[in-house]
Amino acid sequence: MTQLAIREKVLVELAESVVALDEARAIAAAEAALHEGIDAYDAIQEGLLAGMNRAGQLFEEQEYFVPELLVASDAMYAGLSILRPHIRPESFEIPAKVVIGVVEGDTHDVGKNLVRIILQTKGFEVLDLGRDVAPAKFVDNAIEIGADVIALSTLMTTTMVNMDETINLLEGRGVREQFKVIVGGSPLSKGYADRIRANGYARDAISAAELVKRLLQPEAVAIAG
Ligand code: B12
Repeated sequence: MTQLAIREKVLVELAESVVALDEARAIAAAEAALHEGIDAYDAIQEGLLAGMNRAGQLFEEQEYFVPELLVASDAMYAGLSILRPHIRPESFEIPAKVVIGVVEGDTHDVGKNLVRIILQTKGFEVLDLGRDVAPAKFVDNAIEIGADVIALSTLMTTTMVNMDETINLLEGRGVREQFKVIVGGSPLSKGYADRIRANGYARDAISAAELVKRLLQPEAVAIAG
């Protein structure tokens, strides 16, 4: 088998282990990915996350329900725990503090966790407030630690408004200019980010790190991914 065929086979196995809701299989596939020299981030993105997306489609087709998705994310995290220590550390060497969380009303945290992991591997200091985070909690914590960036995540259209609320609160307290606010999550777009006066939007974890880097450089431009 060629190297390319082996890579493809391992990535498919990673994805299938998540769809099959099989933690042990995800761990074995992650170990195989490392053994075959596949880049850890590629294995996460093209293997585990591809499987998570497939599980999401099955949810939309009503073949899977919430319990299946929970077990799928357990399998994904099991694979992630093997791959995470091998993500290539490539520090941007920008001393910045980021406060990250999922906005109020939303408990989807897989994407946010991935963004946090990538930001940390790039050398940023990250305070993770978890999920279902009220606007005031973002603002209080950002002020308290002297954050440079506030990163807001949501996966639900119904909770997008709480990103807007967080920015309104920053403005209301007169501290908006102290922070760059970035937003992400599958229902979002650059257009929405502009409308709520965020500093930037990125579509995935790697672009999120690039975005933070760009925003913190002088004469930053708020476009990424
Ligand atoms: C897994 C999942 C769940 C799991 C969540 C487990 C967990 N701990 O996160 C469980 C089963 C708990 C769940 C529950 C629910 N879910 Co759900 N879920 C999903 C699913 C299948 C996958 C989400 C996921 O993890 N994707 C993988 C990650 C890696 O991708 P991501 O989150 O998009 O993140 C990437 C980018 O968006 C970006 N990013 C993310 N955050 C940020 C932040 C910043 C700052 C930046 C720059 C970038 C960024 O980078 C990430 C990495 O590349 C989606 C469908 C889908 N295909 O998206 C539905 C989905 C999000 N769920 C949905 C719904 C409706 C629900 C429930 C209400 C269902 C119910 N009836 O109970 C509840 C919500 C409860 C609540 N109040 O929060 C809907 C939302 C619909 C909508 N339009 O709002 C979706 C779209 C499914 C659907 N089509 O109906 N869900």
